[in-house]
Amino acid sequence: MSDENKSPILVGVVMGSDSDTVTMSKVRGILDKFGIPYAGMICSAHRTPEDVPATIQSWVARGCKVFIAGAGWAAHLAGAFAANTTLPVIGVPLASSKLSGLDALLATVQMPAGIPVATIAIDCPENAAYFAIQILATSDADLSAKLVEHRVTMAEGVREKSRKLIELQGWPG
Ligand code: RP5
Repeated sequence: MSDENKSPILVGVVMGSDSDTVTMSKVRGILDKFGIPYAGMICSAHRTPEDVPATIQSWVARGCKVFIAGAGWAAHLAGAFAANTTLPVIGVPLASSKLSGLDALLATVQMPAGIPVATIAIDCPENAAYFAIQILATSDADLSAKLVEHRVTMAEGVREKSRKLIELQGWPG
């Protein structure tokens, strides 16, 4: 099947290894909840470098507007994507090495001027999904309204937890 005949996507999610999939799968529930079509694949900046531009080309042909790249260790995947596209790339440093993600954070965030990677907290692919949605929402009023609704729901959740703290745990309010 040619790329143009595959289903359209707005977000391309790439991860460096199958060992990243459990953490990176947190992206899916959020994109699904907001009705964002996406594709995912494993692609390594070091082990399959030639697949980076090929993947970008394939996803862009399907309408992709933003990339999410999660990797651990010397995490060059997001940077390799950013080097090959002018679309926004969101990097997720993963805590898969004995350095608990500090290595991946520095490798992902310390990009040279001109080739940015929007870097998310270590092991927090959820924020990569939200940030991708925020980018898409700049030209989609319905999506923007969904984001506002989500913030309202989050705030209600925090206030409910505060009520429980006082009512159930006996904290003086
Ligand atoms: C990185 O190296 C991957 O993103 C992964 O987090 C880490 C280890 O990969 P495996 O050796 O488990 O394949 O490229």
